[in-house]
Amino acid sequence: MCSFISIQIVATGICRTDDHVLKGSFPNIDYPVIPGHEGAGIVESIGEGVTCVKPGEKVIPLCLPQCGECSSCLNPDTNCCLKTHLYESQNLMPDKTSRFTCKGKAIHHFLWISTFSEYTVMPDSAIARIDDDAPLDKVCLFGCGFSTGYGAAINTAKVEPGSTCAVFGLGGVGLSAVMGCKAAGASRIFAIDINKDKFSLAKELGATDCLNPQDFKKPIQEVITEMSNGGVDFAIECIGNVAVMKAALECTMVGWGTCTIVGVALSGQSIPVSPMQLIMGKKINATFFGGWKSVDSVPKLVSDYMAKKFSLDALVTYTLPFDKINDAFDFMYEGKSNRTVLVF
Ligand code: PAD
Ligand code: ZN
Ligand code: ZN
Repeated sequence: MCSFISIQIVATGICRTDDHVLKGSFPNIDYPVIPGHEGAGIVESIGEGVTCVKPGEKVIPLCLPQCGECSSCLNPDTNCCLKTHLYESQNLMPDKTSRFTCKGKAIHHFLWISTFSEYTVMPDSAIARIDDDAPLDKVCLFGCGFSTGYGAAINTAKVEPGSTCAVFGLGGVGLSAVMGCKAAGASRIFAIDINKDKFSLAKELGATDCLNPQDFKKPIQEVITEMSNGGVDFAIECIGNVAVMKAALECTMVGWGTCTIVGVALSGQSIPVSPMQLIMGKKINATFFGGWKSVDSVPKLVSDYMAKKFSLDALVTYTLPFDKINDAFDFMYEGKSNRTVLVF
């Protein structure tokens, strides 16, 4: 049986995945839908059987559940709980109802979360109870962008001390991956973007070489292979562009290089990988939510943030009232923001 929690959303970030929903390129979405999946809020009320939180407590609703019972939850090597939207549609609550209506018409949920709403309802398998002092307009980024990028480097790529890394795409997710590579002890971090305005923050966060592919006549994978004397140990794609995913694999070192995919490609696209790349010993993997077991890990990430083990404040370019949501999307399209956080 599933138990439900009503949450007052206080702050929500905007992630490129929300734009995929708006553009119709995220798989298996029913419309009309309320997007938003990077939020933080306060428990408003709890349903029968809820034991993990009480009204008034601060929480982060999770885009990836951790039911604690399925074979994936019981396996330490994966975070892909079988209740996730990868396996089961989450446009409706687990009891197949919608909790949103507009003018009498039902509106769909997005991954159960729908943080572009003042109130939302979540099943208790997808809630992280967090520190009472946590600033919700910052820690909302643990709901997606920061956790995904940082975890992609630490948990999925498993970046090693002294290694060479390349991070493609310097939005909120890619900059968090740069921070993860740095925290893991990488000695050289290439940061690649077609928007040079991203480079100063990337350098502040740990990038050693910032490259714009448009500045070179050769393909970027050849440039990086030459600059790194044969290829990088770890490449992380944080854009969602299948041609860049191919380039990321190709710039890794023959024998052991690993390419980690984070970006969500348009529905129906696939990566044009030559099997020869894999025969040469390169590896390719991908991350969902940075490999974190969500319910267990997000409270710990928030505690580490409160203990100043890392800072994600620099990722928040703008904090705006919720009714400026269209401006916030424009900042993302124009490359002017890493993250905009909207507050209710
Ligand atoms: P964003 O749009 O803020 O950042 C993308 C960055 O890539 C921007 O700085 C662009 O300028 C840059 N860029 C675009 N095209 C190119 C190119 N051809 N070469 C180099 N740079 C380029 O997005 P985001 O950081 O919010 O999200 C990044 C991706 O990660 C996106 O596809 C999103 O859907 C995905 C994502 N995946 C997960 C997951 O669990 N796997 C979670 C969250 C987001
Ligand atoms: Zn996201
Ligand atoms: Zn599970």
